[in-house]
Amino acid sequence: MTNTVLRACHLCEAGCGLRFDVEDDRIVAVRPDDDDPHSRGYVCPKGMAIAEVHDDPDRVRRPLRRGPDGRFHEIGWEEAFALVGERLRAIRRAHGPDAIGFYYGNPLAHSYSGLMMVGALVGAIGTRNRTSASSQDGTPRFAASHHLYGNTLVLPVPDLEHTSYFLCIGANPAVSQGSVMVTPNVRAILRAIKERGGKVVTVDPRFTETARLADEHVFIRPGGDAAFLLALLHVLVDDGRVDRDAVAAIATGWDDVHRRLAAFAPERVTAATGIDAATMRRLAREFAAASAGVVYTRVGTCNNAHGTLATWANDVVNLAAGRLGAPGGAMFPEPPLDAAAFVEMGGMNGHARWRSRVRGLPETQCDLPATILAEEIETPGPGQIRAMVTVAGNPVLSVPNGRRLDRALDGLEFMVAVDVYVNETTRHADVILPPCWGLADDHSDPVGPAVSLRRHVRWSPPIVPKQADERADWEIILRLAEELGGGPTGMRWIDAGLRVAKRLGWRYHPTRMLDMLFRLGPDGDRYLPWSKGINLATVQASPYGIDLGPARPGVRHRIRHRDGRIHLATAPILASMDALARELDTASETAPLVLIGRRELRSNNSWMHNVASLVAGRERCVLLVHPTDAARAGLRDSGRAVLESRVHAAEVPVRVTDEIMPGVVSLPHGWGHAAAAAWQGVAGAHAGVSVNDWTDDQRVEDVVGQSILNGVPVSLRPAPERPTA
Ligand SMILES: Nc1nc2c(c(=O)[nH]1)N[C@H]1C(S)=C(S)[C@@H](COP(=O)(O)OP(=O)(O)OC[C@H]3O[C@@H](n4cnc5c(=O)[nH]c(N)nc54)[C@H](O)[C@@H]3O)O[C@H]1N2
Ligand SMILES: Nc1nc2c(c(=O)[nH]1)N[C@H]1C(S)=C(S)[C@@H](COP(=O)(O)OP(=O)(O)OC[C@H]3O[C@@H](n4cnc5c(=O)[nH]c(N)nc54)[C@H](O)[C@@H]3O)O[C@H]1N2
Ligand code: SF4
Ligand SMILES: [Mo]
Repeated sequence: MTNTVLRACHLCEAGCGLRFDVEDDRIVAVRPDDDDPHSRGYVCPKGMAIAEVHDDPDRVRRPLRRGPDGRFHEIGWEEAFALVGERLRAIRRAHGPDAIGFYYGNPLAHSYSGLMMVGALVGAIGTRNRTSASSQDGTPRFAASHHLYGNTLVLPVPDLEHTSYFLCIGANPAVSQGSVMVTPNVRAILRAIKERGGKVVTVDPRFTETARLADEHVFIRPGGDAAFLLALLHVLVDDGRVDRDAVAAIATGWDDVHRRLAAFAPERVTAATGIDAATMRRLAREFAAASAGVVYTRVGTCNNAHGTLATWANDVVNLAAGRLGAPGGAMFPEPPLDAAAFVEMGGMNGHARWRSRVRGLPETQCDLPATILAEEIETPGPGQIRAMVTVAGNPVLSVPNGRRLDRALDGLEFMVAVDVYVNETTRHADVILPPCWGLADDHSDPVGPAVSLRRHVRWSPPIVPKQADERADWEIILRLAEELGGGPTGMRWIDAGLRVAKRLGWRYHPTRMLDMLFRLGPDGDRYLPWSKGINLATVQASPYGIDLGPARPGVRHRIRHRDGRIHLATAPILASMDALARELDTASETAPLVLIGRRELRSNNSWMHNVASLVAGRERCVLLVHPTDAARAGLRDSGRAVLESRVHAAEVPVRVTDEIMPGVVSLPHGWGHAAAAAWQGVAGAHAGVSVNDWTDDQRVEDVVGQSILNGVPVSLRPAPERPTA
């Protein structure tokens, strides 16, 4: 008998509605859910292929142990946990907790039950060498929010449903489906802005898929975003568009910012941005004149030399134009599961409270930048990382100078990976612990509600049952924490109490926690039987979740600083502004050739390339080169080039196209699967190269130390002719 189960896709923030047809615990079909009130039938190719990951014969099903010959063989769960516990405890005893490094990756951001266990495991280990994928995309956003609003997770989100002017910088939502903004079916929403008579402008070194849907596209030099945004602010001030009384009513420190803006006249930033002054002035004026406008920046803006300053400037431009907290502007979500409150309760809301051992890079929200991993493993001395725990991450392909990390992992005394594949990173592990994967687990996106302007919560059931010998991520992570003396909450006294309760038969389960968070949250029933508030049972009873209405306009209710004001003039931000002003004096018109990345609809960072339908067709891992740069380097379309950076030189296939701006070349990230070909046949047959072999682990953003993944200086030359057979 066919059973149809509805579920939100757990692969990205959008959470599109899927319909699964299930027969005898087997998924026989996956379809878009036309009745889903949020995605309304939209699904991307990754969502359509989700069952292929579940059924992938290459997916790891049982714990693996690497033998002396380098081959993996299956072992039992108890044996695996005992081995990992014993080795990690021994290393901690001999060298202290910081000798165990930790990295967790992107998929965990979409697993409430797994994410809740991260604090438990890190707390149990006791290490400060905790890193994550967030330091490749989110840290400047978190730090900007920490400075401005007093909380790393108070995140403004563009109100695209009501805007009439969308200035989209360093983001490609038509492919990524939106980051730090839950916007199912971005394409339809962009079309609607234009149909309402509004305007969409993209600012990007590449003419992107989003640019194709926009009214105007402006090429920008990689790394030019902070200068560009400060120039927009300069124009707003110059034109008398800034209501200083309105700013002063909500924010402190405007005068310190205002004084520094003199250095950012559009004419002064043309070399840094590659944009002429007249265009900058026009864009600022159009934005200010629009009935409702919003400036939005994401990963392309975050991932460069002044990412925090640029993200901060994004919010300040919206504030200065009266668009922060305004309908059609940048609004603040009021999530039923309030991540901002959780980071405060968990002691995570902060920045630069400690620093990395070797280079002194700061933590943000308890994570150190992942770019430190190789040097922390290689550099001897107290606090050297000697063992690694990775969960749902593939840092060899996702952090800069991946080859260096690849070699460093080889030198570890011990490594354990919680992952569903043997890949470029996990192949170095002594033990791999595979979860049952998402479709055999329940789902409620922990991040989505925090970046959605609909106040919405949804819970989705497992699609297929978890087998008796399978474990969910949370169970594996919790067990690791227990091996290291911890428990489910990561708080010593509570965990001690729970250990007593466990002896009396009580069992931790993440749905109990979720129920508690719903009930005690802003919309919860507070355990009062007569309350109309939500709890897990009421959320479960609505297959599309519960929509609690739109977020309120305004800013003040989301500010967490004690004085209730936005803080514009914090020391690190002002110092970054001063540093950028000095750099502008030396910015030259003849900048070097630089490398940027890109995302594609059928890739999900570094994985899902083992799904045949997602890698079929023409080769995608190619270097985009502008015709002028190709001519200068003597390259031809469909030929090969040697691409060289400070850390790496190797051959890449070339596509000559004017979709990329002159002086910039682009390779997608997440490829380079040759090393994993033995365990992932399909990905190995479409290996490609990893852009992060060329990116540089030693150049980092100035406030938070995030990796600079875009704007890497490179050179190009034709590849030597290959002898024909
Ligand atoms: N040059 C360049 N580099 C980049 C970027 C860029 O734009 N340019 N983008 C950066 C960004 S934004 C990010 S988020 C990072 C991503 O960096 P990572 O998070 O390190 O990389 P992913 O490819 O998302 O790795 C996901 C891993 O989790 C495993 N996995 C999948 N599902 C599950 C699950 O349910 N449980 C467990 N335990 N494992 C699972 C997969 O097999 C894979 O090993 O990459 C960054 N790197
Ligand atoms: N299909 C698909 N969807 C995804 C992912 C995926 O791998 N595949 N990954 C998910 C993840 S983890 C994330 S974080 C989000 C990210 O989602 P987005 O923030 O939308 O990121 P990208 O799609 O990488 O778009 C970044 C854009 O910045 C441009 N860019 C590069 N350097 C600069 C610069 O210096 N300045 C400016 N202005 N632009 C620059 C690039 O050309 C690119 O078009 O996407 C998520 N969604
Ligand atoms: S955009 Fe694709 S990957 Fe993201 S939730 Fe929708 S179907 Fe899933
Ligand atoms: Mo990301």
